[in-house]
Amino acid sequence: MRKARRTIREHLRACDVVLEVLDARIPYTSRNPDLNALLGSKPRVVVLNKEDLADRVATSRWVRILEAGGHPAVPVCALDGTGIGELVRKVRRVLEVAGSVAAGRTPRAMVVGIPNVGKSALINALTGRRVAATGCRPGITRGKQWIRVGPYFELLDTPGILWPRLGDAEVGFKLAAVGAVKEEVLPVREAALWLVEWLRRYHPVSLEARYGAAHLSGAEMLQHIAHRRGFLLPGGRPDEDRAARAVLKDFREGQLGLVTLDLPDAFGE
Ligand SMILES: Nc1nc2c(ncn2[C@@H]2O[C@H](COP(=O)(O)OP(=O)(O)OP(=O)(O)O)[C@@H](O)[C@H]2O)c(=O)[nH]1
Ligand SMILES: [Mg+2]
Repeated sequence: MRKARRTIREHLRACDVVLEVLDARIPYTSRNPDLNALLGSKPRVVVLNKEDLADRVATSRWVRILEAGGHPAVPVCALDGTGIGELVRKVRRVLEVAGSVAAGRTPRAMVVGIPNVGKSALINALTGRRVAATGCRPGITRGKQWIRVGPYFELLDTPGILWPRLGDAEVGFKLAAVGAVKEEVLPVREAALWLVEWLRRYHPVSLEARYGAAHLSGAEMLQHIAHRRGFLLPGGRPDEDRAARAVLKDFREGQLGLVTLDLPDAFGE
């Protein structure tokens, strides 16, 4: 964490603007709590990535909340390019407003965000190329590389990886649900139970549509899914852990509808 912070600070010095990537399904929970201190007054544009998986109404309310907080925000789907043009326009505008780039110099930007929010996908979408490393190349030491984004600015080819917020159990479950925490370190069953209860409260229709039941409690739902899908342990007992993994996978792939887990109501709009 300390090393990550030092690397980001170093890269930041060379940048005129930062693209802060959040997961549109959890714009509050996916925000690194130390970023304000790290960035100071550096111009910033917030990217609400994976907008294709989030609730549309909640996303526009989040844009207003974030912009009221002082930073332009843009919903984006890095996979199909939705919002990329708007993002480039907003980056240019914050740079103009900041007026910190001398005439004739090309502004420089970098992407930051917690794991798995789509930083690499965003870099690829902005540059229109597959430049963001998806695998490691051992033995090759490379310096910083800047890639042009149209004629407007240059982007650092490696994003800054930020650590997620620590908090109560619910924070952990939300990060688990969207895949920001590795499955191995996850309490899979607890996360799935929490998600089922949450969906039962706010999106019962999606549960009904996907699993043919919305009234069941979390534990009953896992058994129901295990039976329906034939996830059985030797002896015929339902494999609830496998059902739990299936629920999380369904959610991440959008099979449980377009869902925002950080409700804008709870964050002051
Ligand atoms: N549905 C959807 N999936 C996305 C979007 N952007 C990225 N993904 C997927 O999310 C996963 C993570 O994307 P990456 O670009 O590798 O995320 P990252 O932030 O670079 O992740 P790390 O390098 O592990 O920190 C991949 O499976 C992407 O295909 C998006 O806008 N919509
Ligand atoms: Mg990456």
